[in-house]
Amino acid sequence: KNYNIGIVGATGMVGRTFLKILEEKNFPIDHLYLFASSKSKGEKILFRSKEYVVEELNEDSFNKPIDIALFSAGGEISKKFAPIAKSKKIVVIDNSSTWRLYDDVPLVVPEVNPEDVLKHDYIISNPNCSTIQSVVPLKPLDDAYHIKRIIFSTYQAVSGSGVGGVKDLENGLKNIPPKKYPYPIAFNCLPHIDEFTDTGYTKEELKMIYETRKILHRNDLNITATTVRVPVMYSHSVSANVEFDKDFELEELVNVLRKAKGIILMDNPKENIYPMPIIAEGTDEVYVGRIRRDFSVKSGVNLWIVADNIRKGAATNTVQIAELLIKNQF
Ligand code: 2RA
Repeated sequence: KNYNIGIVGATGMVGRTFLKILEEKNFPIDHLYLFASSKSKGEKILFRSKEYVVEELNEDSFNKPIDIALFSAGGEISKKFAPIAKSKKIVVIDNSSTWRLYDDVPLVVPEVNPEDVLKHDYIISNPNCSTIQSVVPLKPLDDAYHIKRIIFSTYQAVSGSGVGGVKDLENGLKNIPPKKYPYPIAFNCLPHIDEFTDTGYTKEELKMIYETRKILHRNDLNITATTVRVPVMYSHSVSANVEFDKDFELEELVNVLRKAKGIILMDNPKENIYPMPIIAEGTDEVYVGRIRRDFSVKSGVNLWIVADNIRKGAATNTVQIAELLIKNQF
């Protein structure tokens, strides 16, 4: 069976990567419908050597015979148009944070909680990029040793902010003042991703806390997070300090990760072997290294986790959810 796929935000960085991943995975597509804002209307995009014309997104866009709509066009567009698509019985896989914490909206990382995809009521949310790459190694460790507490520190690429972030880094290297960020990101770090809330935490930090609990089905998990923008183009890096209720042998813990789906272990410090953004960029795996016991607690470990934030962190995870949908006949 082939499917009709809609892409909302087709000309954005993630939107274009949806198309690339759909081609790479040879996703069974009959018709493709590309939607974007008025400024991209009429743009031509090649897919499987066929030319598609970008249409302006409007209320009638979902009167077309679309089976699954992939959204990456910001929270406001998702808020307005996902319910319209849902009303037409189109399954939406949304990359914005809008619907992620709604009880009737599955928040899915296929390697971690694939079974949740079947609980959808026509809206499924793709988690935040830094959350996706973190829960891939944390799930097998939670199953083995029951996580008690997690401390996240992230080092996030500017592509997480879209074209604006990339431009600010490129221009910053030429001493041109930033437009997207409040300060230069070149030769700098910004402890400020998304907006600050009155709790002193940014929305990005709260996403990591609440989304991790939902995906792992562990609402009791003690988690804190500090998310930082760094002068890297592609790939987010996450330092995770994880404390367990059960004891572990380090070699056994490493083997748990070695066997886990979607993970590439890169961990041999004596040979300078560890994950880095330049390694993860352009791939779909989650790279884990610097695995070492945290001697400051009874049962704890430190991990260094790197993944391409536009692929596994957004577009690939979204298409993997779509593959789960068609495998389970929705
Ligand atoms: C960021 N994770 O990196 C957020 C949204 N992509 O800006």
